Amino acid sequence: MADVIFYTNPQSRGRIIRWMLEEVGQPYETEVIAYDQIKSESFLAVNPMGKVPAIKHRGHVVTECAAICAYLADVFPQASLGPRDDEKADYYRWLFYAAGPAEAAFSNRAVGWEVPADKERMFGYGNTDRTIAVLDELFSLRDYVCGDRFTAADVYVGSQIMFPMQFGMLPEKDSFLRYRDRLQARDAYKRATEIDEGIIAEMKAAQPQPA
Ligand SMILES: N[C@@H](CCC(=O)N[C@@H](CS)C(=O)NCC(=O)O)C(=O)O
Repeated sequence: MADVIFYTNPQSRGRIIRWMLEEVGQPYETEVIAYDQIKSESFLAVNPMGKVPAIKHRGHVVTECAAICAYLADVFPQASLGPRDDEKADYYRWLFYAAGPAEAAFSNRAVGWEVPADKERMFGYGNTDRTIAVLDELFSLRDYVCGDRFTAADVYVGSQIMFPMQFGMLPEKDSFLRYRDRLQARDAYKRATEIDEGIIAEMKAAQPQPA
C-alpha cells in the first residue's frame, strides 16, 4: 500500500493535486469520489467539508489544494519543489495570494458578483481587476513564482490562472499565456492530464446507456 492516498474526482480541483503528485514522483493510490458520494458519511470522515481533493499521508489528512501542494513539497524534499531560503518570501506570498484573494476574486466574478466600490476595503482582494493586474505584472517580469525555478507554488498559482482562463473567466493576458505554455510543457503536467482524462473516459463508459 502506498504512503499517500489521494481522494479526487477527475472533474475537480483534484487535477491540481494529481499534477503535484506526478511532479513529486512517489507512489500514491487514487480513490475516486463520485459527486453523489461526496457528502457520504465515509468521505465526510476524511474531509468534513465534503469536498475534493484531499490526501491522507501516514494517517494525516490534508485538504485545501494550496496546503496539499506545500505539504507534499515539504515531506518529499527529494523532489526539490519546496523553496530555498532565498525563495521563501515569493513562495509563501504568492501561494497565499492565489489561495485567498485570487480564489475569492475569480469565483465571485464567475458568478457575476463584484465588490461594490465603497466596500473594497472590507474584502481581502478589494478589486478583481487589480487582483488580476498584480498577477499580470508578476508574470511579465519572471518565468516562475520564485523567479527562474519551478516550485510547488507554480503548480497551485499556475492552476489558479490556467483553469479560470480555460473557461473564459480570466483574460488571456500575454504573460498568463506564456506562463501556461511553460507549465503545460512539463512531463508531469502531461502525465496528470492523461491519467485524469482516462478516468473521465472510463466513468463515461460505465454510465448506463439510454435504451
Ligand atoms: N478550497 C478547496 C476547494 C475544494 C472544492 O471546492 N472542491 C469542489 C470541486 S472543484 C468540490 O468538491 N465540490 C463538491 C461539493 O462542494 O459538493 C481546495 O482548495 O481544495
